[in-house]
Amino acid sequence: MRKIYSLNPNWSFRKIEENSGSVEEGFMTGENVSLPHTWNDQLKTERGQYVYEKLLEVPEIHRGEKLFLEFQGANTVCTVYINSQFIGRHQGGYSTFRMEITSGYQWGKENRLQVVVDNGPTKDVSPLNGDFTIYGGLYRDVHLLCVQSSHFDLLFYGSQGVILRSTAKGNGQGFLQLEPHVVGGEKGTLRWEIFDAEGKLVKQQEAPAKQQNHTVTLEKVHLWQGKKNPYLYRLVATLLLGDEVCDRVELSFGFRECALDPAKGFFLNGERLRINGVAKHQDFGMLGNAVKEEQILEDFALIDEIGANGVRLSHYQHPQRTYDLCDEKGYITWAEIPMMAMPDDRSVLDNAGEQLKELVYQNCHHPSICFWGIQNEIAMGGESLAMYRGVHELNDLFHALLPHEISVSANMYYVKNDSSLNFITDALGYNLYYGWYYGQIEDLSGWFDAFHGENPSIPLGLSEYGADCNLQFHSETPKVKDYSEEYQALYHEKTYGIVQSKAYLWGSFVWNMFDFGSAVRDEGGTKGQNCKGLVTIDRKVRKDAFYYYKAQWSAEPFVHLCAKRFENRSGSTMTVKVYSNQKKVRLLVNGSSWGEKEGQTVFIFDHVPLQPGPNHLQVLSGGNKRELKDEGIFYRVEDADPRYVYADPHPGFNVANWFTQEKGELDVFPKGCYSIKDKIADLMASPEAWAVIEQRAPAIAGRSTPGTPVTLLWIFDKMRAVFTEEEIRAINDELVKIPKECNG
Ligand code: GCB
Repeated sequence: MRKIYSLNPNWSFRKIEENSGSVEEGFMTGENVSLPHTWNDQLKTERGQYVYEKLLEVPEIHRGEKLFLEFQGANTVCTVYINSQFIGRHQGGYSTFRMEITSGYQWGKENRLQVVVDNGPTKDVSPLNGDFTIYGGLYRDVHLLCVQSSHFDLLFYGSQGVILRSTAKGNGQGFLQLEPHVVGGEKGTLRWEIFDAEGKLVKQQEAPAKQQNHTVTLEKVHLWQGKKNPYLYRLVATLLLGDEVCDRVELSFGFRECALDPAKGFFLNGERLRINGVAKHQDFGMLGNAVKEEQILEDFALIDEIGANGVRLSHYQHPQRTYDLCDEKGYITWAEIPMMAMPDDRSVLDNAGEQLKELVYQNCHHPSICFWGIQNEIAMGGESLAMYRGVHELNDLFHALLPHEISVSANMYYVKNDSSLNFITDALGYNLYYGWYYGQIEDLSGWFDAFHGENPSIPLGLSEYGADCNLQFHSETPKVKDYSEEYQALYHEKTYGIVQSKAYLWGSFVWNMFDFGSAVRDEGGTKGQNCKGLVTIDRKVRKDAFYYYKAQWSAEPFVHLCAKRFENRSGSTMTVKVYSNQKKVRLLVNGSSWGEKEGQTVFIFDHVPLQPGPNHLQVLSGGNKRELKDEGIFYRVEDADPRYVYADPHPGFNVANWFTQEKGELDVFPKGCYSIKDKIADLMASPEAWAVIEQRAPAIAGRSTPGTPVTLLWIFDKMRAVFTEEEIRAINDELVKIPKECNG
């Protein structure tokens, strides 16, 4: 039987300086750390090569067995050496992988284990870019596995060596397709045991281990029904040689059927279910990506509280515990590979294919994963035939692995309605930021209807939408890019209102449930974070917008008084906003009843008078027995408090304001000359200007199509992980030398 040991404690960790000679030098001279570990905690942004080292001691009882190391995640490229012998390299920062060390391990001697981890940018390991920190490190658990020579294959794409696909048939039958990968057990037998949620054995079956595919049918199964009833079964797979048990693995799974109707949305087991989702990254506060189970549980407690029924686990493979929780709690889940850019390069596609296989083989038993993401916003910077081919290739690969499951793409807003990118995967999502990056919030409605009108056969969802909020900023008249808590809340009220009115959408995902690390951002007064979360990065504060969704989705009775952090008010009256899932809400001002409102979700009390100094506002709902209450103190002050206002150093130039910090705007972008503020379409129209892009930013030039309506700056802003500030400045410096007239 296999034995698993944690290797988390006691590693020596150090940076490998460039040109520092061989990795072996300086063995175990680093800092003592335990796993999970990242060098990008505390929002640190370094990218480079580091080594984790330890003396490996395998208990003597395992002499003669096969030895493997299991890494549940190492970002991004990981190379393993034992006693200076190269064992293997893994390219991809988010999946589980294992390496066999049997031949390198020297029994009875000292064994030096060195694990080199590199999170530096690469040309072919996705993600090539992205608006999230590439936290380096051995940031998930590491194990030593000792197994007999007959065992379930530990090297098959990091899976458990048993691939389980389940289907629910309309007649109540459950059907399991089992694909065992067995090493050295050709003469053995496989025993399949299925246990129900109460732990009762409901089916047992045996078959020769050399048989490649096995089917198990259960006559009357309980369905996995999302949050309504996330019913799970458990498979125990045992490899036997005669009577001897050689190896055993367990997988929990469920039976469910997903379907999409472009006119009606998503169906789970034949029942329509509108997905009210939130997206999340895996990082947590100052820990970066080195999270433990307690942080994952804390995240899910907040997702439970808000009442969502779907989760987009963006933009890469998340820890197993996360998918397990989605199964257990019944979240309709979107899993995805980190495919954020697809240059015409075979090695990028090959690596993405490997990452897709790992995602699928490691996770296809999870009933919660109803959507499998193939790409996110790869069209940033334009589209190309090679890109279409690449997405087709990944989509075909996915369907070869999971013929009956749903693949999905997330496109960005300027992908045209008739673009080939919309016709490849089974489902489509658009990331739409009307009222934040562009346009008015209200434009979203027309966009949906136009797209659906033109493409009535495409199942459409809203894969992202959101607005940044810095809790320091407040406004009674919130506006786009003021980063106020009030604008974020208003944005979500209006946007979600539109989303709800479109019956054909299969679902929507708020971007993002939590603020997250984004090394390249410096925006709205916050450095290194994307602040579109409904909850702060440390999970300590639920922003007002959190309660808007809670009022929409959760059955747990509550009232929430909005704008409590907006304490100082300069007017003689204020507008009071309350979010609640109750029908009636009362307001008390300084102890006296001020009024009652009947309604749904959002309750507004206008012209509430404020006396000079502190004012105690209470909002209440329900009777004496179960009174719900929230309260806040608001101070009437003489002058508006300037601390509430985000002082944009370059109004109208928001996100990329770092670019003009030392010089004036006109020095950086002189009138009449090209600059990075020009649209791709206009730059392409000038051979001279475009030559600069082709030479200095081939990643963008290679993927741009004439007519691309966004500015180069906008693309740089989105690709900040790929281009350094210096590179962008250099490109701009070249462009401004080209007068616009020179085009004739
Ligand atoms: C997107 C990306 C996501 C970003 C988000 C944003 O469309 O898919 O990774 O974080 O926009 O906040 O700009």
